[in-house]
Order: sequence, then C-alpha cells, then structure tokens
Amino acid sequence: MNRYSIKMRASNKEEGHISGAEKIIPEEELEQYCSRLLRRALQHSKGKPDFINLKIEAIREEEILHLPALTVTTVRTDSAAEGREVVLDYLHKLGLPRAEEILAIWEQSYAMRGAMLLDADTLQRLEPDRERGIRATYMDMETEDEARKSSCGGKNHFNEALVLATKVVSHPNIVAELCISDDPDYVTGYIAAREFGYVRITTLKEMGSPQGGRVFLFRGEERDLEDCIRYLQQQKVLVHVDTDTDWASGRTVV
Ligand code: PML
Ligand code: MG
Repeated sequence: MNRYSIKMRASNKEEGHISGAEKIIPEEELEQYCSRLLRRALQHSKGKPDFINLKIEAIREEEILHLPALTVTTVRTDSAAEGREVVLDYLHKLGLPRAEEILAIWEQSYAMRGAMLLDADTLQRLEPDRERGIRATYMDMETEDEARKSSCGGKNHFNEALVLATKVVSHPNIVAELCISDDPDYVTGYIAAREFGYVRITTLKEMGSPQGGRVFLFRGEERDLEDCIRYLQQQKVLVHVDTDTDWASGRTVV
C-alpha cells in the first residue's frame, strides 16, 4: 500500500501557532484528509490563520513501526493538587526518587513549542534546542472504527495524545511521559509508561489556565541519546487500537 504522511500547521501574526495536526494515510484517502486538515486549520477557535503549511511526504511500508496502543486507565481527581499527587505516586512506582523535582521542572516546558527531554535521574535537560524542544512526530492511529477516523476534522485531545504517548514510551530509553494540555478549557492530563500504560488524570490543572507542556523522561547512557531523539522525531509509527473500546472514557476507572 502506498502511504503518505500529511502534516498541517497554521499560524497568524497575532497568535503565533494556531493549530497543527498530522496523519499517515493510504494514497486513496490523501485528498479527503488534506481538505479535512485544511478545514481544521481554518475553523480553529484561536483565530484565522494567515499562514497554513501542508506538508505531504511518501512513506514506504518498511519504514513503519506498528505498535499496539497503550492500555488506558482513568483516575478521577477533583483538583489540580490531587492530580499532581497521582502523578507523584506513579513516578514513585517507576522508582524515580526525585519525583517532586521532576514536577517542578515540568513547569519550564510550558513555554516550549515541543517537549522537554529530561534525564530521569540527573534531571539534566537533554534537548539540543531548549526553546524548540523535541517534536514527537510521524505517527497516527490505525483503526477500523469509522467514527474515530472521521473525527480527524476536529481535535480529539485523547486520541492524539494516546498515539503520541504510545510512540514515545515505546522507546526503551523513555521511562515515562507527563503531559498537560495548553488548551485553557482542557484540564485532563496524563502520565504514560510501558510499565502501567496511559493513565488519564481527569483534573491536572486549573480550568482557564493556558499553561501546559510535555516532559519525556529519559534513562540511559549518553550514547543512547541520539538514537532516542531520532526515534522520537523521525520514526514513522502506526498505533493500532481495538474497535470495541469505550475510548471516550478510557478503560478502567480507579
Ligand atoms: C494536548 O492538548 O494536545 C494534550 C492532550 C492531553 C490529553 C489527555 C487525555 O484526554 O487523555
Ligand atoms: Mg494545544
């Protein structure tokens, strides 16, 4: 099958970045998805873009890594403080004694365009460009579920985050990922790791806050770093999800 990667990003002078999305799709669906992504760029609540970039690249089948989606658990929390406690618990489960410090450093990622790459033990920042951060990219979901496929016109935070987290924590040197959305009205965040899957935390920040960011926690030798960054930014990944899962709420509520 001939597949293509499509990436869309939209911006304007007032807001800067407005919207961005990506897909990996068969050639027959290329036209349809280009127009959906274009609509998404044009209808974003942040405003009208004065610049839209659509980048289309051919992908060979043998370049694609296929991964099963992480299992999903939902933890209900009523406040940002409670949410942060949940993150701390999970970081401790991973044997990371400097969990409190990791949470404090996470806040520095709020000003970045991409994610922070942080050494989980020394807490040294590892991104080559600290302002840009690491852009985990070239990934999409593979599913037979037509409703989920067609939701690509609008943003589905959860679907997109599950795909990204599955890719990111599948690298052997990434112990976990932490994420809070920068959308002011989206307070659900998560911690993901190979050990326990994707843990959604229903309240992880205050409603109305535009602060959000991602941290990838790295554990490994210096010689592993280059391969890890290459994987995060360039490896093509398709994440496979079951069609019979209640994706809206996640699988387990604890
Ligand atoms: C983002 O805004 O891209 C981050 C989305 C976090 C999604 C959390 C969830 O709903 O599981
Ligand atoms: Mg956002």
